[in-house]
Amino acid sequence: MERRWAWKDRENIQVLTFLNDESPVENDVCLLDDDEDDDELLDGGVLYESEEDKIRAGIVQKRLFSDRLCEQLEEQIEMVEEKANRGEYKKNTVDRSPLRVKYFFGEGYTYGDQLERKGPGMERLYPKTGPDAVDPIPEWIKKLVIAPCFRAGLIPSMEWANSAVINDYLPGGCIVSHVDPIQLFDRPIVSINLLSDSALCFGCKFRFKPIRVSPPVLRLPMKRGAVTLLSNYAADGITHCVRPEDVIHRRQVIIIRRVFPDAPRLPPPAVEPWNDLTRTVRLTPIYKSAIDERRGGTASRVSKGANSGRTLTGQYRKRQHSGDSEVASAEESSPPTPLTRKKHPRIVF
Ligand SMILES: O=C(O)CCC(=O)C(=O)O
Repeated sequence: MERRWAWKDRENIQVLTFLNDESPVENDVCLLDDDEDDDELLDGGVLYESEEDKIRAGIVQKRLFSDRLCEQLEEQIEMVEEKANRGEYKKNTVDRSPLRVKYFFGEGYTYGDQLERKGPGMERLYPKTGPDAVDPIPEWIKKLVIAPCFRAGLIPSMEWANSAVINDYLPGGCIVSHVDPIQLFDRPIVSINLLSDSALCFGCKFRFKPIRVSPPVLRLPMKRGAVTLLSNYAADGITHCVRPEDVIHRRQVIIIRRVFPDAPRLPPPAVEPWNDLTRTVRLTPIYKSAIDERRGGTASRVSKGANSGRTLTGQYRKRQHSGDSEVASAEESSPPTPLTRKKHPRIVF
């Protein structure tokens, strides 16, 4: 069978193809391939037959965990769930959505709706210390997940894995198409599938209300106990997702990754927001409305801005993830506040 080799000159983006099993060598007679489609099938100097092949080349799968080991891990995750339900984790360790709970250990980061500025590349690690930091990687993950991956030669050292995430999906749960932020995470991305068989899909588009997912370029079965490693094109060149139709039964995954030491990180909050007197300036309209009301004044409907249309708790929460400018602009552009808002805990007298 004819095998095609390719070599890509990084400067000239010139594609040279070599036929059969000959590797490119200097002075070799080579065929200049001007087929534009081929450029898309190139990755790391190799020309692939299809995009699916290119994805597969970046995937390693291994059944590393026996049923007994899976049970051990699943019991540990149950204990994590119980601990979370008792409220014993830091706030950014646990992220709940209707059919999915995520637990972040070692490192956590802002993503999706939490992003102040949306879009790939904007994700930021939470501070390493303080109230916004996440809990450390539990010892059981080190012993039962990271160590076996290291012993199997899947990761270069125990210390390599400085972040562990557990996703717990209920039937119909999903994770939308994304590339794990390249500014935060080294490759490979290592995941262990638990509780039930499922699938990871590549190259899907999501639409919402009702949720619909386009056919994948590749559907990769994820067996219980299997470890999956994504790198190269599979990790960086195409999005991956879990479709609702691939979560038939409750399913869990543990993802271990290496966060780069210089990955962008949010600064720790300098002062607790409710003690930061400089910020009360922005609350002036609400403050005024509270005083007006106490005086029985009708002018309590202060200048536009006091009512953001969000609950105050929401505004407060938002502020923890946003810059002051966002709060300021929300205040500027919003309709008046109902007087009940004077109870906002951040009004400092
Ligand atoms: O559930 C999975 O297998 C994938 C999860 C994932 O891609 C993520 O949490 O970023």
